[in-house]
Amino acid sequence: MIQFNVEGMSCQHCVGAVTRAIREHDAEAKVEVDLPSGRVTVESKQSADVLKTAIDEAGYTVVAVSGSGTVAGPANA
Ligand SMILES: [Cu+2]
Repeated sequence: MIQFNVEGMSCQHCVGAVTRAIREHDAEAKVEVDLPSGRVTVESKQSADVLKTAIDEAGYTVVAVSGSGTVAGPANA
């Protein structure tokens, strides 16, 4: 699970755009968007880097990323 803090989302259109951007890279991704906090939670096989780029390219700003693939953890987990 990866969490992105995203700036620039203000309505359901934005939620849809971010969700679509992620699904373009992983059609089976589970995407949950909490609009008030700007938090996007993703379950995906794609790397956080790929998904971050997708969100950025959709016109939003990823200000923080946490979760698998980006932060320290057991190397072989
Ligand atoms: Cu919007």
